[in-house]
Amino acid sequence: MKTDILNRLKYSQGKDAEHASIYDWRIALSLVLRDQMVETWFRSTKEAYAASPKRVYYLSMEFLIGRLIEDMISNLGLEDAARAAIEELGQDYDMIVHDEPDAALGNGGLGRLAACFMDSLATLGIPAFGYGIRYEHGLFEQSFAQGQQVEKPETWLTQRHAWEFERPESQYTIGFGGHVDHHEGKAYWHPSEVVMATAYDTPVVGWKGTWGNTLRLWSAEPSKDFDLVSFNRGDYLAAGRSEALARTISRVLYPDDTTESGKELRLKQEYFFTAASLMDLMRRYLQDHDDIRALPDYVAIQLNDTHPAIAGPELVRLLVDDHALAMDDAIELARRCLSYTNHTLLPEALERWSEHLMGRILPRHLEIIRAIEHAHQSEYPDSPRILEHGDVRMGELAFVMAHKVNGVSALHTELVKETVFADLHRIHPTRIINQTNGITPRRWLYGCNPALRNVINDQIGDGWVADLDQLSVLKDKRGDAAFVEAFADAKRTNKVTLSNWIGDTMGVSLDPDAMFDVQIKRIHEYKRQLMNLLETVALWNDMRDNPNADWTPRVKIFGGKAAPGYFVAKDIIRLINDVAGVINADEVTGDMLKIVYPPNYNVTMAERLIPAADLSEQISTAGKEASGTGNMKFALNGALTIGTLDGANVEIREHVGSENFFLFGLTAQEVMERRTHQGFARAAIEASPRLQRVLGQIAEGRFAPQDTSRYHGLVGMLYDHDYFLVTCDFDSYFETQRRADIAYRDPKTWAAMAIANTAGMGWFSSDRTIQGYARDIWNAHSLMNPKLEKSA
Ligand code: NBG
Repeated sequence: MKTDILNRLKYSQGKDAEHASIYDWRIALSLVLRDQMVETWFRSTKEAYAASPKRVYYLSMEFLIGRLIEDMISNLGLEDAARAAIEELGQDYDMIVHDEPDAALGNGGLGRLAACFMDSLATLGIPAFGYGIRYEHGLFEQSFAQGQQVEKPETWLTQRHAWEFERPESQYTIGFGGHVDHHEGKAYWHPSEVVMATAYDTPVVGWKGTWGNTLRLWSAEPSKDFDLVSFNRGDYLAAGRSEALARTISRVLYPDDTTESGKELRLKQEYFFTAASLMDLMRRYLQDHDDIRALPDYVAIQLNDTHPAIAGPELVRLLVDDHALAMDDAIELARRCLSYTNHTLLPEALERWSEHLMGRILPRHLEIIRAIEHAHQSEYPDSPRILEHGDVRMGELAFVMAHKVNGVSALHTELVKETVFADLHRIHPTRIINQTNGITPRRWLYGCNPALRNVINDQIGDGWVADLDQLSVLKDKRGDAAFVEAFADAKRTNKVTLSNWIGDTMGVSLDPDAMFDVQIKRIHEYKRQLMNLLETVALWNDMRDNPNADWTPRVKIFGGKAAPGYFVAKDIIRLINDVAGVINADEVTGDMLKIVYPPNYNVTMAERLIPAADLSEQISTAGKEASGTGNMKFALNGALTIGTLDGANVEIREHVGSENFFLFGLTAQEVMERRTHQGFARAAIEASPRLQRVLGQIAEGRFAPQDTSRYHGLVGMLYDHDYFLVTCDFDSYFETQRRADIAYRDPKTWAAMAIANTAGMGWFSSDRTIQGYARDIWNAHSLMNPKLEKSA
């Protein structure tokens, strides 16, 4: 490996060891790893071509892959070799690994799920492609100025991205706008604008390097060179205009995971990557097959949310306009290839485009959408409409064009049936199914938590990494004093490491024996970071009232970004920082209570925080969090959950045991019922002296003495509106936190509960989830290990 790294340094970076920077070393190491992946990748590709199997195409606007060096090293089993090689070359291995930018091509759970799925597809040996966009700028970089969120463009691609291969030969022309001619029953679309989609491939190699798939991301480029005539005339801006316009399409990730941006550019992005992906998979199919009607036997296309829902009309367009199928046959054939995952019930996140915009950007597609609507209405006259009030409703379109629609947790799937798609569900009662989300154990335990990984390996070997159910035997080891101690020690080691990092980066010193209570996720009212903060202030009040009581010391850790235009979420961020400023400086409470909010939460930060957490905050308003996947990562790493009966929390609690889970709050049914009560929030506040006191302090400027009216709006909203029922759940949340305090004071009991969590999480491996999709939706199979499938 040493020789390989030196060769890469010399021949790829053009540096010798004396003059190489950290960056050069990192690229050299990455390229050496990539070389090894390529071997597996080629072999898998060849095997797949030979077997001509059904392939899975996972279309996702987001892939939140994070850093890759350590992932690759652990999947290839090169931990010791890589570290030894780098150290023998006189370099600092950890510094090199930490030099890698965190590829943030996603907003949160949806994008990270796609990345976990890629890892599982490769580990299971299912031939698959991930298709997405190669954004030049991923999710914005967050910093705080006087406690307020500041957004800066993210710049991962200003450096070379070592993992990818550019494929200039895999280019497709993507059209927009223009008009459609009809001649003798055939349609001819003449776009007025075209851009090129160029592929960039990243090999994705699974556990033990046995199988490799491809993540193919599209970059937008101008269709022709810039305008030389204008240039020669001296009009340099005009010369570059069309080039700039084209590149805009893959320039930035939309920094919002819950609201439709309503921008033309977003629709263009969606069509751009969907169309390129479909052309690419059609090309691959037609290389080996001549009968277009057999397409569904070889192609499964999964739509990750509605973002690629234009795939329905686009596939129909290809089948009708290029392959001369009749419209109804094409719709039926496309449906057999397509399936759709719903990730949220929040109405603002269900995409709609005005017919006007759709007709302007994609005129042929609007015609086809009308045909799809017509075909569906003729068969089911009382079906809900795809086209309604001048809008194209992408959820309905995705549903109608999919043979299966899935929710992402048991509760969410039931709510999908009862709410957003109730009418379509009545018409198609077997179409909606559940596939509870999962997480890859490679990154989310093996990679991010070496201390715990080693403790587990010492007990049961490392078979669990590809078969997470094996963790269940740990449950019986809760009586084994040596194991319990080792488990608790691993947690403490991680807490010390985190405390050092927080000390170094934020200048706040933490007591590693305090309870580390962590809430990390996008900042959103429904996720209720505000309730967590109100509880923190209430606890602070109680501590100050009675400073000599036997308190359980706590560190409250927050992490997460707010969408730039989401002002309430930004107020919540500011309030957390304001409260942290006051509480952290309070000498009365001192080490008993601290709040830290490290800026720029991302995958890498999650990998630091999750292994060090004692308590995981999963406190969304019941019925609002579709699943959650952070909740799974914490429990797997031995944190206890405090949570509501929402999303996958319900199933986590069943698997780890209700006695090892701190449950509180209204159920989804009760939430809906409570909202119908006039003045429910005011009533809840009036019934809770503790909450009244906290809201009073915030409203009168206790935490913003320079600007006492800063939080009037936020507090007023809780009294008058409180759509997410912070006020109604507050008391039960506070009391449950005190139960957690008591449990934490007995380290042995706490460790046993933590072990029950790790031991019970086997089912939440994304390997299980992918086996479910393969079986129930795709009818796709592993080419690597048929045995793995049978056990599913
Ligand atoms: C998110 C949900 C989460 C869920 C992930 C992955 C969107 C639109 N939805 O609860 O909020 O875990 O999807 O399914 O990002």
